Amino acid sequence: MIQKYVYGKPFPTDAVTTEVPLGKGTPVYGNIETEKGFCFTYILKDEDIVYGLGETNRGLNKRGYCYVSDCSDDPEHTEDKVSLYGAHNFLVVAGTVSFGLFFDYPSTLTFDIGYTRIDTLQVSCEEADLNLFVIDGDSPYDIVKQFRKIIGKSYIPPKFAFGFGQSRWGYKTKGDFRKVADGHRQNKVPLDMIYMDIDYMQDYKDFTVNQENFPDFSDFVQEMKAQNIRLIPIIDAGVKVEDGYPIYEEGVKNNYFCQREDGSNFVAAVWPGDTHFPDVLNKEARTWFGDQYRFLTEQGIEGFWNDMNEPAIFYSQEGMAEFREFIKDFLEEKAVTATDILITKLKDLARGHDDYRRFYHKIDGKKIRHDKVHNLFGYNMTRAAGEAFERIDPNKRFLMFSRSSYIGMHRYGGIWTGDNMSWWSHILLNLKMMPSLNMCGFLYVGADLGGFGSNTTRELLLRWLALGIFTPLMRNHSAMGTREQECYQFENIEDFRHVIGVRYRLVPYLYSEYMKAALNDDLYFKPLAFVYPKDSMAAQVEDQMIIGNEIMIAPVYTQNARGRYVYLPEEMQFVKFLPDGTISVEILEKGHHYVEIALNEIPLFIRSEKCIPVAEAAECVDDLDTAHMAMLGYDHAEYVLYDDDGMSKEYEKSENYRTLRKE
Ligand code: MIG
Repeated sequence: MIQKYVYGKPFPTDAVTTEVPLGKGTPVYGNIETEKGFCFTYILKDEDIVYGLGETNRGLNKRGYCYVSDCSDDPEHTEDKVSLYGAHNFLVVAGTVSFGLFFDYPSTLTFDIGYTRIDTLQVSCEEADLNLFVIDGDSPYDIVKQFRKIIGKSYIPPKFAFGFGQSRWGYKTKGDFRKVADGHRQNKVPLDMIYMDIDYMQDYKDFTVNQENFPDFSDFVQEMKAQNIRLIPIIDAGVKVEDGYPIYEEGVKNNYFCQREDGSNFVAAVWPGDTHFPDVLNKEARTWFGDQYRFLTEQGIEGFWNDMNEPAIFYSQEGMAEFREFIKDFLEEKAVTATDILITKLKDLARGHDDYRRFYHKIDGKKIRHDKVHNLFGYNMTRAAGEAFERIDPNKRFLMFSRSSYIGMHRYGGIWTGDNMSWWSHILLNLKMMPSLNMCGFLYVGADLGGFGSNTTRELLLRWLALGIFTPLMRNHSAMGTREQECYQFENIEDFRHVIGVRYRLVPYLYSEYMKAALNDDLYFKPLAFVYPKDSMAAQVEDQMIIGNEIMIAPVYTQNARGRYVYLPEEMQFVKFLPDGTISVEILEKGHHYVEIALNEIPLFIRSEKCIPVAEAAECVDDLDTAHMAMLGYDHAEYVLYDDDGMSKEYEKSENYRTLRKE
């Protein structure tokens, strides 16, 4: 059962798409104060676990720290960070009493989950204007499924998006992209997508293509497609200020950009230099911005990634003026300032916090200061694209994922988890975040495999890919200036061919499980505790996950490891895809085990009495032969496979399902 409680005048975020009955009085759980802002307090019992919060730091169990929903472009995801790029205000308290809470509030919201006081969950924000949804259910899993029902169906990408993608900030010319295509095709490392980062554009102008490097862009898109490779360009939030640039001129003419209080267009310096932000919270401006994607879809582009949409600001003119004033004495050597203080000031300049109070949105004729609705920007930029795709071709799926997000955006696209580092700890963070994101509706998710910032290693990349095999979005991406980390940059390419080949062998299963999760408002990544609710040990496990309904994964995430400990809540088949193409199978009993997993082996566990289909590897998703698949797992088990054309939206056809049997 779900009840809605309304406080003050909530901003309509459109996160929830169904009518939810109003609760009477106050929620039965916790205590609410609305005197000074809004504050929800609940006393946690010792055994309570707190799930949810989507894209946040630390564990699957969020208890023991605090988290702040405040979409931020922060490329250092160290353990102490309380805000990342998304704002996903849904949590579940799981214990003897279990319930779910969704705080539909578009500005800064703080979750103190046993941080200030070990037994106290406190959720607070400055203004008592929000909708609070309270969900009762039989179990945390049931609560999550009910929540998913009220926020609308999750985004479904085209099937090719389940292939492997290669990306790097710095690919610029046709030669750069051909090198990536050849590097994979010649070495027989499967590949479906190459991502285009900001350097494909003309002077970082959205919806332009560099004329010198791509005089015939649509031909180049076709050249790649002929090799079964899709180019996926990036779109940034800021529109360059430049006379003669039609998007800038149209936006100015029609008042489609975010404005200062005095009605002038707000200027933010980002990659293109000075930019204006499209007012994507305003329906008319959103439609206009979305229509710009046509420039690329008309040239054969079928997928995009939306970046810098927190929105990220390097500095504003106002911020820069303040900063100049601040460092004046230092520059003139009139005052000594500690380097750390200078750096903090500089970082604050780029955090945009003061700037978010300097511009406004126009919604239904009313001006709303950006900071009041800050967490909705990335959501609405991606919604702009999603709504436009519906107009461009209503029955076609486009690949779309975003950096910043709010619940509701899950209907229009997936997300990638932003600028992680080539650190072992970030493999684990990646793993723990996936089910939390799924709970909030984001199913098409993944991290930059190999790590975005800092230098990767062969071993780190291989281990990370072994997790990435199971994330719907599987993309190797890295920052400019870091060690090159395409698979073919390393010794023994055959190991990479094998590891990525296993992804393709599993695509029929992974796609099928993704589609079932999306169509039934279910999870693709499940914590063990959701599947084995009576097993108190399973509730402790955060470094193993259930994928779909049939398998469990237990990735290796430590350097020089030759294996790892795993906990099996029931008997399972321990399967390894060996580098020679064969598969080893061993039955392991319920309980604790140490399993050996070499760097070039891919492990997975098949649950009791279940089976999965396995295809032959192929160079791209289109080439997978799903008519002839082997079955892995328990004898006489059955598996219902979902499959479709991968491109249209005809999901409901009965022929999309077929039952496979392991003899
Ligand atoms: O200021 O476009 O998270 O994936 O490579 C950095 C360049 C801007 C941040 C994204 C990253 C991308 C990078 N972008």
